[in-house]
Amino acid sequence: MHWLMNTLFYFRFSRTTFACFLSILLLFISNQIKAQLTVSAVKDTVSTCLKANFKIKINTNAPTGATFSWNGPDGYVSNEQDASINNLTLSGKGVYTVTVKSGGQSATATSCVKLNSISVAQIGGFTDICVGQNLQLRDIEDRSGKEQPLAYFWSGPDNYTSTAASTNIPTTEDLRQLGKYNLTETFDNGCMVTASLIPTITKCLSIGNLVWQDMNNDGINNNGESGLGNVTVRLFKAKIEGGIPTNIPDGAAIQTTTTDAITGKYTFIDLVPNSYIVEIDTPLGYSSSVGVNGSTTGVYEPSNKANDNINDDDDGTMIAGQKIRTNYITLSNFGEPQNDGDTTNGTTADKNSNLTIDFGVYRIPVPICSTEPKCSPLLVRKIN
Ligand SMILES: [Ca+2]
Ligand SMILES: [Ca+2]
Ligand SMILES: [Ca+2]
Ligand SMILES: [Ca+2]
Repeated sequence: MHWLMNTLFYFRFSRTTFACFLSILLLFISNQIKAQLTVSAVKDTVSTCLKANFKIKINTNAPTGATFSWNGPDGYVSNEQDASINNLTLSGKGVYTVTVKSGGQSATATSCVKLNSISVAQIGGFTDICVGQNLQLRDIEDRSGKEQPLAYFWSGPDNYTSTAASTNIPTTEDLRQLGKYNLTETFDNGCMVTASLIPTITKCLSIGNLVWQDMNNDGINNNGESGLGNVTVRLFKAKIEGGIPTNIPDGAAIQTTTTDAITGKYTFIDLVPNSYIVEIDTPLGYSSSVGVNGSTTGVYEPSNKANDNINDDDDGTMIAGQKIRTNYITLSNFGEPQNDGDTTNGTTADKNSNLTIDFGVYRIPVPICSTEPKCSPLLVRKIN
């Protein structure tokens, strides 16, 4: 009986031991064949710039259910698989670390975020222009050998937007293009740089400049012939018909002035490319130069010389209402005469000023009373 008890005990002990041994063995084998948990950053170094939005992506064999824990500079934490970083600040650069945990295993990886030195944008080009010219702004920063922008975005006055590298905006007399222009350039990794500028847009053109006493009525301002002051001068736009300027004013005067009391000179400024007509009130006792003394007509009456850029000759023709008026004069930016005595900044001839619109007037001869009593009705009555 004793031998039977021993045999049963041995059998039970041996079965339990074997099961335990087997489970340990299986666990050991299982652990040995389970893959090691791995993780690595796709890029060891992310090179980007301030304000960038980007992700630090990882490669990992972690199975579903694994947990991710990111830590980084400036208190950055995240539990996403890939770290999302938005609007990167200066203190956000540095080492970002992820810890992956799964099935009792743990693995870590790091990625370093560095700031690119993408240079700022700088708006230049034609930043000081005349009305009638196109506003052409661009980034003038020297990017030779450097990273180039992938995209441009411009915004500005009058609801202007563009995605071209430079602007090309026609300017108009109402100056609605005046204001601040903003440029945003986008680089790789979402890096952005911005710049802004307020261009100068000027009505550059002017017209003038003399009403003089043409003593010999030859239509030319000779030496010794002085200016006539306090003469009213008006400026009109010329009526355009079929795209061609006419000698008819288009509406009321757009500017009015008087000639200088001493010099007899006048000027109209702030003009844009267009065709204009100038008119004066005929000074009392005078008439428009003719060109031939003693005649009522000549090469200067009527005069068609206003648009010829010749200085100090008569450009006016008598019209009804005791007025003297020019034919149309067409002004263009940087297209005006440089030998008309005007200057820019006191040094060079001004291509935007036309001072050749002059009016010669001669004093109407007063009948000289000699021995003929008929020269004055009053005198005749007196004699009678
Ligand atoms: Ca003269
Ligand atoms: Ca000039
Ligand atoms: Ca002149
Ligand atoms: Ca002239």
